[in-house]
Amino acid sequence: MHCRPSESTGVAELAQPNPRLASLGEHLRPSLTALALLLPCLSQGAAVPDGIWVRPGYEMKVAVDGIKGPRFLAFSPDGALFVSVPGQGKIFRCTDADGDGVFEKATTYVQGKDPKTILQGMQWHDGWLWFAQLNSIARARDNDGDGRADEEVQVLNAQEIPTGKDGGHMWRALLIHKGRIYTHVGDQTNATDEPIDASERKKIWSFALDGTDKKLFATGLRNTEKFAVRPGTDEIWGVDHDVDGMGAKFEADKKLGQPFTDHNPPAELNHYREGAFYGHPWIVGKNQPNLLFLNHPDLTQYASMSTIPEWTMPSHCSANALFFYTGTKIPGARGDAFVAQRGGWNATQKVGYCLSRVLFEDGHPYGEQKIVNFLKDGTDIKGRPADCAEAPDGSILLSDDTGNLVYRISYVGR
Ligand SMILES: [Ca+2]
Ligand SMILES: [Ca+2]
Ligand SMILES: [Ca+2]
Repeated sequence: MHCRPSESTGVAELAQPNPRLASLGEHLRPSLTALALLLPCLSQGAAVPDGIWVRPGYEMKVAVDGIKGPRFLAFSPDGALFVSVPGQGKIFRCTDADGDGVFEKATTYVQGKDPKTILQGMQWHDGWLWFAQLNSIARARDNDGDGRADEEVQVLNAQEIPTGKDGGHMWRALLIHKGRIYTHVGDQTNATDEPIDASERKKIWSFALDGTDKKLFATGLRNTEKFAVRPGTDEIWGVDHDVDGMGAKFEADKKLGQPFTDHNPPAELNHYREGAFYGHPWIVGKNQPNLLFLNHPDLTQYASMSTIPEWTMPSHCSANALFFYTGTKIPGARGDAFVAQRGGWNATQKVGYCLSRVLFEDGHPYGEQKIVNFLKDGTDIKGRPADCAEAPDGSILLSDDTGNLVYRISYVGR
């Protein structure tokens, strides 16, 4: 069956011509769409758009074509790919039956969520797909094997978790690790100056798997949308977005802080430790004062408390998500972090729009290289990476939620 992506449903719908169905007439279009929802298949054979640079030695192709707005990615133990689509309030389960790296079918695993509650972080744990929304953390599973969850349990409700209802950076990170749930919701504004204990936002909280035993884990984050545990350790890492408009208070014409903010502060790759404070909003990068708060009386105290990033990335690259590579298919990459940089707005020169590899040695980063660059000639945006994940076969999947594609990046040698 041939399929093509649908703008109206976000799922692949039946492509024409199917002579038998086409003869029924165009007025039956809604029925065809409904049929497509029952028999979803994804488009095949899409080419990678021209102008995307891929590091020599790597190869990129389209892995999922036909889901509108793919955001976060997670693999189940049986190798199915789960794709969250906040704009549709759905999570799709995608399968690649012939193992060629291109997913042919998608079923709607979770649906009926309000897009306003922003379906976000996902993780498979102990037979359940755990997923986060603005107002809950829940888990779902498929008991009859039809690719759609038929049992869902809410583990934490809106009253029990830090809330994103005041807007701003509402995305909710989710990590299940060693019998604990970890979650975080970012700053309600660009840089909210309030006592550390005034809000449950800008912090990492942990809970027992049944939702009890709430504990504060770390403070001083701005917006970390995904956590990753470094392989072979219990270390929780994440990439934190940098503040905008850092030099704005020095500009009488109320611009956005250029040229200060073009280069400051950096985006951060942090190792989040229990009890530690990561500086936001007063301290940025490697213990520099945030220029928005130069006269804050506690600035020096905050700097002395603050844990600096393990690695920094360009300002406004919008480092959005990361994973640690555990496979063997990319030489020397085991233990390295891969980071999806979505690209931001608060820089006069575009920055980010790439998949980068942060090289690790002895448990610490020491270098970074671009693997895929979606920014052609410094101005032409060919995609906005939202998330990245390691596939069971050792390749890397990368979602582009504006290009409506998920890519597969493999190492093919030089
Ligand atoms: Ca396939
Ligand atoms: Ca089912
Ligand atoms: Ca920081």
